Amino acid sequence: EYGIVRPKGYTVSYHATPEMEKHHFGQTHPMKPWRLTLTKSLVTSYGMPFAMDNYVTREATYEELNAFHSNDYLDYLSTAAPEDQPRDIENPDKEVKYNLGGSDCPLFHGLYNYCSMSAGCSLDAARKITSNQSDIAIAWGGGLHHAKRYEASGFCYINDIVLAILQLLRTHPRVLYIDIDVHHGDGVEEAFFSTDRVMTVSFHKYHPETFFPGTGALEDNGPKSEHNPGAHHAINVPLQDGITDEQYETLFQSIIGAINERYRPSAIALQCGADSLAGDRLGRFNLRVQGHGACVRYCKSLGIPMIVFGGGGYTPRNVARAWAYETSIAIGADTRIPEMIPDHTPWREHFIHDTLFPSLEQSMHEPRHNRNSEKRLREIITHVHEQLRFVAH
Ligand code: ZL4
Ligand code: CA
Ligand code: ZN
Repeated sequence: EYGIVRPKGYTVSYHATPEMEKHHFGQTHPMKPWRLTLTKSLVTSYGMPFAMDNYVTREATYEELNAFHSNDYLDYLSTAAPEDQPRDIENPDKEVKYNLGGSDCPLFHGLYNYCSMSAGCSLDAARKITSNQSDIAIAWGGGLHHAKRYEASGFCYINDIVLAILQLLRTHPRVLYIDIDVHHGDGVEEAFFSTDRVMTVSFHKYHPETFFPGTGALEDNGPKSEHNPGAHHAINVPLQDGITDEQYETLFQSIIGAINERYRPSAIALQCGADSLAGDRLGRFNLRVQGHGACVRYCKSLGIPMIVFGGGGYTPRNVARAWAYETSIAIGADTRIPEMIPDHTPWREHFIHDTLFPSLEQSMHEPRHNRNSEKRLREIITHVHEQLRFVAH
């Protein structure tokens, strides 16, 4: 269909399971695992599975999760029942153990299965990269960048990205982590604060008082304690509401290009949170599907083995558009797939406006005012270049 064929001499693997998508955080919770069903339906209706190796994800084992997470946290996570849920709305002072059971990270039925499938998805993807069986491994069910060693945070319980990067580090000397979710990738940054074998870069809305998680200032580049090899290896790109495709692409290519030249990563882990798209329920940016996808295209052009993860994304039809488009970029079919969403797509009625590339006006009625000045963006680029001078090459 649509002349989509396997790319020659290039392997893309796709890691997913329909089991993950059946879980519910709660009626009005913004995180909808069902967006993965919508993504798969678009990927399939465009005929993309023919061009990839498709794997059904397994659940990660306790031991695998234990490579990052503490035993007491995992033990509680695997046994906590929804009935244990402390109701923090009626009783805000009640202690919420490991940050579990609040409104952001509720306890729900099958939570531990959901978490271990998300981690299994990312670990399978990582193993395809370390065994040289894939050039790009796709894990849309992963990307849960806020989870800490012994704490859930911001809809994230298990940090599948940290687990996948730990796997990459077995064979790769240097891993570049890039995070285009609208939120700061704090959990991944913190996990690798003290090593120079991982450089983390997060692009995010930064407004400490009002926007989660409140970390990720331009000047935060990793603890500068004595003899910390990880100093200068955390890069933060704090942005304001309304950034456009053009500004974001310029910033992304300038920063990632400079980092690639200086740091010379042997593998890339790219978190593609789709809440940086225009019209996202929680997001604040004016990115279109094309601008979001351009980040994936640029990373692919570097010719380095890569895992692409999902992450945030709270307007499911746009999440599916972005991740399906980015799948087509991975297999080199982005110029071949028609812009109109195929009639036979399951859940076709969800894709209002019928196109893979809705305009800003279609996405959000009134585009957000752009609060990113060209001057500030130049300051950000200058600061990053200065940091890179401290990085050995
Ligand atoms: C909700 O409607 O900023 C959770 C969360 C549940 C259902 C009904 C409960 C109503 C928005 C968010 C009360 C909700 C109160 N329900 C939520 C400081 C906060 C404390 C919790 O994309 N309240 C916390 C987390 C962020 C905060 C963002 C992004 C994850 C990722 C990777 C995580 N937490 C204020 C908010 C709702 C809800 C509606 C919500 N929570 C929006 N932003 C947050 O980076 C996957
Ligand atoms: Ca980010
Ligand atoms: Zn997010």
